[in-house]
Amino acid sequence: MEKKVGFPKIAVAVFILKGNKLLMGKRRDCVAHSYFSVPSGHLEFGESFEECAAREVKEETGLNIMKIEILKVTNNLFLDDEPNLAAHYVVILVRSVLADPNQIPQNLEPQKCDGWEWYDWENLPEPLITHFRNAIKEGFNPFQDNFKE
Ligand code: IPR
Ligand code: MG
Repeated sequence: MEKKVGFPKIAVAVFILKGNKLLMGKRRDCVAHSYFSVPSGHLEFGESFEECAAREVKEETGLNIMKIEILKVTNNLFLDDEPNLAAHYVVILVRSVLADPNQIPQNLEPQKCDGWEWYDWENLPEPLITHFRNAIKEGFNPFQDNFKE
């Protein structure tokens, strides 16, 4: 494994809830290539987690979201997802809902994602990106009303 020096990066992962479904896509040409993830992205200078969540979702899917809530802070080495590179990310897991439930997701960054689909919580696609997989092992469930640490 290539040793990578430097500091961990910070990202926000946005669980958009629609009924019992989550919006997810298969990643490409980026960290965790070919793994399934919710819309996510790097925190920019001066941003709140909620601002980052709304911006990333808009940039990647065109969707407007609301009721953004921070659910969990995760600390991840992407060793399985990046066998040749030690990517280290602190990922903030947030949930939200669509501002207008009739909105249709668009794949606005096709170089980074194969496309967005709604997936049942009971039937998630695989493989899941590291921070999501690990969070589930710890009991993470964005649909639980009382899920907050
Ligand atoms: P960008 O900012 O390009 O959307 O980042 P990303 O989709 O690669 O997400 C950040 C890291 C992941 C691993 C949560
Ligand atoms: Mg992204």
